[in-house]
Amino acid sequence: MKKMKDMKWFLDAHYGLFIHWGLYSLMEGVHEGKEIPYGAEWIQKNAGIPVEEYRKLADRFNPVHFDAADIVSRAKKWGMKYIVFTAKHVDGFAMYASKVSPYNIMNTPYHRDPLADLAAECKKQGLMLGIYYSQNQDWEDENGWGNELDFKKNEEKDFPKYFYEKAIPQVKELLINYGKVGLMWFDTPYTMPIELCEKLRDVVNSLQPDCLINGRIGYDLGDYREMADNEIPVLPYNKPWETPVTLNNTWGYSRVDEHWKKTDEIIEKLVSVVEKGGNLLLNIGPDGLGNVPEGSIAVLDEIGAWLEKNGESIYSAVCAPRFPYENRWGKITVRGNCLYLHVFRYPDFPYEILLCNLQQRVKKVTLLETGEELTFYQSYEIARNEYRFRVILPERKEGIPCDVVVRAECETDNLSFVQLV
Ligand code: H79
Repeated sequence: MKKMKDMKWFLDAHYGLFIHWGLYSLMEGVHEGKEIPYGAEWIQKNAGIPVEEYRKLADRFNPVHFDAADIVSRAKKWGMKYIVFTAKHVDGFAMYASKVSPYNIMNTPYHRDPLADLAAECKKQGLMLGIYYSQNQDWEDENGWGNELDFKKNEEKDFPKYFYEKAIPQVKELLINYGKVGLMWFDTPYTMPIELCEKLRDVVNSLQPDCLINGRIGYDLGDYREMADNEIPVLPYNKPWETPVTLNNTWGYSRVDEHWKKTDEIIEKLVSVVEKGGNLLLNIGPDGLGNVPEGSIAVLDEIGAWLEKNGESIYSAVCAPRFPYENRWGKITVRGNCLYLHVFRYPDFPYEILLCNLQQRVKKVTLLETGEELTFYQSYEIARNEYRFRVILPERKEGIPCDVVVRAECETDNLSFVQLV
């Protein structure tokens, strides 16, 4: 019988750190003086660089500033509950000590295993470790999917040879050599046949039965759904899910992409994801020396400070029931018998926010950050079967956060709304 995996940590977490880091980080999104679009981590393909040229990056990969302890402690301070590290991206280069392929970080001047360092720090500091592994694409292996510049057309490759001689043995290394792995993050399965995807799933489950598998293993074989990159669903999705999101327009480091998303934009995305029951996996792309870009640190520090005061509205929240109306002031998250009203657009005088059709009686309303009690009113109009719940906020002050959270404690935890029929 299929063992039920323990998903609680994932469902409670709601916020994780994605780390895209590899040989491509040295290229900084630029080839022969030109900015290459569509992700700095795809530069080998998007700039048409032959593998024999690209692999020379390994000769000068020496990220002496990479500090696993610092990244893990920052991730904690930023409010994240898990990290996902790119052990092998589409370029095929292993960012860990692999015995399966010499194309790995031990054969660089750095000669050190950053995954081992991250795994040790996660264990020490109490973060869950996740590992990204590109199971289908591998642009260094002649039979891996994707490299038609140096090798045969994809359809003419001996894909099972790559799969059984590189992908499976490397996934085994990852699950045997790094202690507890919370999740395996696969990507771009494209046309992989279902039998091989099932084989991959079975290997993961046999080595680490509680290790979650993301949806991009393909064919719904994962333990949760992976939404499209940077996309947030419109409707609540009441099964486990996650959306990976970039802080600028690339996953791997780019020196030319300074289009940092703003703190309030990311907090609103986080709330929008949590409202619908999902997790936000937010990305950083350290540079070729291992430094985390200042632009990401600035935003992540601010989100972390907001979460320190307002995390109760995020962690362990459940998928909220469908609200019958748009709420012009913001969004709502739900946990136990509490509703958290996230006020992104502060109302004008008399500073009132309205929520229609909530059926439960509210016991107490406070500002989450300060605990200050707020005045509220509930009414029911029998002829129209319509409930109204109004909260009077304090006068708007200068310097309030982008998301002021109002905590409404209800009498019961089976929160529901009268739907429009
Ligand atoms: O790891 C990160 C990305 O590298 C990876 N998923 C996240 C988590 C990813 N998968 N697909 N893509 C990135 C981008 C795909 C871009 C494409 Fe294209 C657009 C492929 C086809 C159209 C770029 C432009 C490559 C070919 C044309």
